[in-house]
Amino acid sequence: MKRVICLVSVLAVVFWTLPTFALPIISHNGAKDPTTEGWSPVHASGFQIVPNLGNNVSVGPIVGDNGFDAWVVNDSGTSSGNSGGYAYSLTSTQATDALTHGFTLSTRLKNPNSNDTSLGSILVNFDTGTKRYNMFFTSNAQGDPTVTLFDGGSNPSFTLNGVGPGYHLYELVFDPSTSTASLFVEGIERISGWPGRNVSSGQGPYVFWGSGQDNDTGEGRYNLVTFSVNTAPNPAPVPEPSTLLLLGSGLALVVGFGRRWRR
Ligand SMILES: [Ca+2]
Ligand SMILES: [Ca+2]
Repeated sequence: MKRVICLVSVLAVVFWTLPTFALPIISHNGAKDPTTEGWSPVHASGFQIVPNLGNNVSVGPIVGDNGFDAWVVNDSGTSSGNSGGYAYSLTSTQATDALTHGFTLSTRLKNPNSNDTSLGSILVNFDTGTKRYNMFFTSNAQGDPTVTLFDGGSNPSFTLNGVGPGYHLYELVFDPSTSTASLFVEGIERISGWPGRNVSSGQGPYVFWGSGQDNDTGEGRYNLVTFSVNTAPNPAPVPEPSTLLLLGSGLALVVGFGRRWRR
């Protein structure tokens, strides 16, 4: 019986502290070709996502880079159409859910070049058609990565000082109760209350990663890209004590049966 009480207490703690569950909508993982994961190759011209990978953009797998597998997007062109990456079109319901219940846009990447200080090029974004939530990646002379939340205004940023080039996890978490996003780097909140950027791209909602600038160059090694939408209102509903009691008695029954079975 002690074991049952212990199990029920553990379950109760898990249920009471369970955060809102984030359902992945689309992901890129490791050295997999993104076109086999549901992404479409695109380039960005005049802030319009246009089919087919752009000119002077090379892509491909990389394995065992600092212990990570990745898909490289290397943009070496500065003319019109010289940008490229991968996009996934969202349904209007998915976009509405993202803004109503919350979303998380995550990436783990390496920006291998030192002194790529020009803002632009390597980026990940979620565009609703009227709002854009994006992370731009640059690096200083030592290769330390900087992530910038580009909004055409204050452009808040965070630099991982003293680490040099390497893979790091960047997460943009949208809170529908404040309609702002927070930036987490390696799990630590670094920027909060960011409102995103007003845009009028005039196209359907999408998620994009790669190189988004015709007139800028850069290389991104993408180990991970994930866009998740929360399934429940924020904050997560807490189960009624009666639900826990029911769960507890159900569990007790199961354990009881299990014991009888063993005899
Ligand atoms: Ca370019
Ligand atoms: Ca650049």
